[in-house]
Amino acid sequence: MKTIGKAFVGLCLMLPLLAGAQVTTPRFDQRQINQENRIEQGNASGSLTAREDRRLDKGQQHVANVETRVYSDGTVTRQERAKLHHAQEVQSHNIYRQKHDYQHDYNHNGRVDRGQRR
Ligand SMILES: [Ca+2]
Ligand SMILES: [Ca+2]
Repeated sequence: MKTIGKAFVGLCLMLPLLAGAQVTTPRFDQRQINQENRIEQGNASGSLTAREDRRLDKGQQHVANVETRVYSDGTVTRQERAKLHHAQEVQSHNIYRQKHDYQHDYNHNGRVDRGQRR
């Protein structure tokens, strides 16, 4: 009886995971992680200023919000998928731009450095 109970509890715990499996998006999630890493790397190198970092964080949040909206009803239409993809593309582009513009803080003193783009 005990083992059956355990198995049942185990099954109950797994059900939401199984249901969720239909709408998980490994490629999307991986890309979100990659973009987080790119931002992180920009902070570490100083190619992103604190201000740019805050903006890009907001961008990440925006993409996550779009994802939540898209998946809220459990189905993803082709338009929704395209919308999500677009949001991620825009964010990816923004990360690139902010990391390669003239605002940087290579000496990490919290101030934007003057000088050449790297
Ligand atoms: Ca920058
Ligand atoms: Ca600086």
